[in-house]
Amino acid sequence: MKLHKLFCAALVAATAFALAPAQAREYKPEYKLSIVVGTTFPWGQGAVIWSDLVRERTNGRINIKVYPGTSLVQGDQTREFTAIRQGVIDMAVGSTINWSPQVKQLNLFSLPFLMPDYAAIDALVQGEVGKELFKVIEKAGVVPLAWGENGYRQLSNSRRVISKPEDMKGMKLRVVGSPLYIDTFTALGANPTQMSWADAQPALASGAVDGQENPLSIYTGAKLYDVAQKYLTLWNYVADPLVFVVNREVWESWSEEDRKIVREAALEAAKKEIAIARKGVTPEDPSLLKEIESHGVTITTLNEDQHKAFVEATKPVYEKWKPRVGNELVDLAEKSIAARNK
Ligand code: X2X
Repeated sequence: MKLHKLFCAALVAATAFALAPAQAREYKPEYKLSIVVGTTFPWGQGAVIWSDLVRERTNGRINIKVYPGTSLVQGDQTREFTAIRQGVIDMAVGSTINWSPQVKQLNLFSLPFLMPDYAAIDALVQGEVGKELFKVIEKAGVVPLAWGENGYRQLSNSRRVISKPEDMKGMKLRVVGSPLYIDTFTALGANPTQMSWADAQPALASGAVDGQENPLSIYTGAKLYDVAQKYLTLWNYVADPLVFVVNREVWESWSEEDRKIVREAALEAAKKEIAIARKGVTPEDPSLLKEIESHGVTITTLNEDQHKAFVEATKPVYEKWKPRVGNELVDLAEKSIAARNK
């Protein structure tokens, strides 16, 4: 009897021992990585760089396939975060805007005129704020690894030059999936309508909407000047960072060594992606603006007074959303920006 018990216990232990590492090392033949735009955009290039680095450095143990157009959630980018959490999507390089319906703190970057320059964006994502937000994302069930960048979102339309809020009156504008954008554009007197990026392009082409807001890399990459978007206002009112993430179960299924490879590759890819995203659109290198002008686009930059008018008109929106984002987090962001290295 005693011997039999001992035998059973040994068998159980042996089985557990044999199973545990086997389970831990069960890798999928392919990991699905979601992005909203195509792989030629800076955002997509970042995803490709990450995937290639990981495939090389893991000798193909981790084989990532990039799915553009948020196709894993039928183009509905506001469902991307939930799909990552649930494991429908294994990995993603996602915009903070698209995940903000589930992670309300990510609305921080959409507070109008919070970040006056690139140094301000860097001060947030590479500083305390970035760390705090990673904790929040982690708590929501997704493993964040690195910050990338979509960019400053500029305003384009097919109707007229916009240099003051009154110019936007009644203009039908496509906006992204956070209600904060509806508030901002309503405060400016426009008529905002929310739709996915997949739906936005045909809506612009048919004239169902007059305008939209997106970083210049997306404006040019999608050739929006060819769908009558001939008026462009550079107002730097918000910028959306990107986050390189992995589903938690997938992350935990990888060996310690492979996690290290994936994390380091994400940091490297994100750094390169930010450099690509800023190419041609900074005060030091405005070459992309020249290219845009060559397509017959009128580019408007705001002088100090014009800028002020937009800030004033959207101030109530900032105040309304500050407590929704979290007063402490917004205070920390304001402090970090005030202390930035210019
Ligand atoms: O939908 C957009 O405007 C885009 C592509 O910029 C995002 O996914 C936030």
